[in-house]
Amino acid sequence: MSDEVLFSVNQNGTAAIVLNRPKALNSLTYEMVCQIDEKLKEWKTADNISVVVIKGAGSKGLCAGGDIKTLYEARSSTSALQDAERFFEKEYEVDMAVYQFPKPIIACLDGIVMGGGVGLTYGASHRIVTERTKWSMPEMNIGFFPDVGAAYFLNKAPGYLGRYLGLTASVIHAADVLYMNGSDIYMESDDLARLIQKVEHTNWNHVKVEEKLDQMIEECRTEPSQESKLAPYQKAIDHHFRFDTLEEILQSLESEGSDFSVDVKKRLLSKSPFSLKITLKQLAGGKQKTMEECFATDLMLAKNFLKHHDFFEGVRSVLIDRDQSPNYEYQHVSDVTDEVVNQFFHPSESAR
Ligand code: QUE
Repeated sequence: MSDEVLFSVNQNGTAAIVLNRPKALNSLTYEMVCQIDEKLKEWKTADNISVVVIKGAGSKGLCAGGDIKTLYEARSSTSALQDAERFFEKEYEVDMAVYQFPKPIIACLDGIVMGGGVGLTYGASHRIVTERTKWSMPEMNIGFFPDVGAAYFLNKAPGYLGRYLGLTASVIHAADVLYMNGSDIYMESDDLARLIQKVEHTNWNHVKVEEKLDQMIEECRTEPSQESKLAPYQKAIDHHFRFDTLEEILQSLESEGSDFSVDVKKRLLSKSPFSLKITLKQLAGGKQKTMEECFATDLMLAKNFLKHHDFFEGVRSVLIDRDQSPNYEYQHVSDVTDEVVNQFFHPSESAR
């Protein structure tokens, strides 16, 4: 077994999952998600385990997402494409297993938590942010779409904030992660480390686990020192992002002309128009869907993106060549027709 993810179980009833690729910001490989899936299945019913902790190795954070550099290889061979498809299937399976896990899971959202890192931990029962948290669904920067259940969980944010976060790929901090319902608890990073130590040294056998855990967390939790940056813009965000077409959203931002709306419009126009339109439809559709349905749609979309030029071009420009100048197939919003978008919401057999 590789050591890209570490598992431990102690006598007291605490189990830990440590994402252990610190040089790659703990980004998730196929082997990692397979191993995590296996352990969660085992731990779900193991009598000797009461609490699970998920954290990242190293000082940078929990997880930057999927191992995109390996996924990039899917452009060049059929077997790499199959590997990439397998990765998404297993990744989403694990994400769902966390939602459905019957015991407390403490997710340490300390430092970088992006994309697949958000997906892995959104369903955890105790999601703890710190002053170091940098949270984002960054897929719009690489010509992809916010996957890992984002159509489900971005719709749990107030109003149309989820659409704003997904479409702009904004990076947010503790207070805003709490505000958008991506976290339950704030504490200082040092206190989180102490809490986890204490959890690991507590004997969970024959105690009321939830009660005792909540008590321990209450002793550590505080409030973020910085207030939500997005809350003051909630009304503006709702006003501009309530539309179901990208053209209307851009039009609305343009007609207002505030610093905020000018900046948001500029950020949107820097993304792949194709990704923006797919994502808007995905997020709008997610409102009426169950968590499972959202993941099923994500899997179909992810597989379709693996056959799409703009995804590889986005990854190339941001993570491979780092020239930040993607040459997307669809350059303008008006180039992406409704027909093209609608077609992408069906399983495809071919076409790149
Ligand atoms: C968008 C993304 C990712 C990203 C950058 C984006 C992503 C991801 C990584 C990443 C970062 C550092 C690494 C690594 C991967 O960057 O998902 O292996 O060392 O994993 O703009 O979605």
